Amino acid sequence: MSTLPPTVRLETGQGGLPVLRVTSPGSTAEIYLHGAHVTSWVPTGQKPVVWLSTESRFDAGSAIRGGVPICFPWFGARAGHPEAPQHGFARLADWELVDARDEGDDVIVQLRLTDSEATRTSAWPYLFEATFTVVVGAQLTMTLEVANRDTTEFTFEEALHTYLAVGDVRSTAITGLEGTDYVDRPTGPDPLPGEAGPVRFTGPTDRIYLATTAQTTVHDEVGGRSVTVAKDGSATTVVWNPWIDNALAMADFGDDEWTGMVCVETCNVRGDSVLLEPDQSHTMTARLGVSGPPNP
Ligand code: TA6
Repeated sequence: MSTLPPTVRLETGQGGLPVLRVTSPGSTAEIYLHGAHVTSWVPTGQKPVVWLSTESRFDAGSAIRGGVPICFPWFGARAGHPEAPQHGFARLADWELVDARDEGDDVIVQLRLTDSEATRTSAWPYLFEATFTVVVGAQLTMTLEVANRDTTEFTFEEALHTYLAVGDVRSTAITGLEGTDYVDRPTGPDPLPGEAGPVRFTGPTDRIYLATTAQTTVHDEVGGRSVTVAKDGSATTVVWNPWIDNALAMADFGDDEWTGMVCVETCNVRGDSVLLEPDQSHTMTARLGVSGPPNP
């Protein structure tokens, strides 16, 4: 990677980890090379849209709590491998910055992760190349492309596990998933029939919505705004809020922070896992937008 445009600065972030600080006319963003982890997106005139825990760890062995973790090449636990990290190895890996450039009012940053000795001896030992492209502007567009560089087919799961900031999750509704069957993870694994109305939060919520390509909208009544999550190349949407007891149980999650966030995750997991033949690739995109009264 040669020189950076003035809109992108490589600096030392929390925990001494390298971070890209991006400034565009439409918004600012932060992306840690650790996990290619977006930790901030603040549209001009708005409060932060992407949520980050004040208790997050920032060290090589931990996933950052909040932002947009990249879950790859599995989601959740890796069956048969209790030693394997939750949500795969990508969010724990150091990604390489391969491109940074301006395009009109947008700033484009591209990071890459390829197989290594560590991944080739992991619970998912295939040869691959993953490219994560972030377009920072009036919207935030994140694209994960996975290429099969092996001589055999492989299957993977993936998620852009987006944490969104809300004024109060108890006064938040998510539209776009009406009538969509879902797995309620605490009581799963059999899918439940979709609900007629919007998703509302009255307790711990951890739902895998299946076979949906729909855009969702997070209606943040207390925050006075709406955040849209559009997607391409994704057939699964996960919605998560830990609620009280799960928040208390997480050392990297403030005890009272659960009211200020909700995850809307752009995924391909479980029955929507992706199968790639050698030399094939797959692309999944999540695009965030915000509308509502600009905050003074
Ligand atoms: O996407 C929801 C979920 O799978 C929850 O079950 C919870 O585990 C959450 O992800 C956070 O996982 P993490 O490994 O980041 O603590």
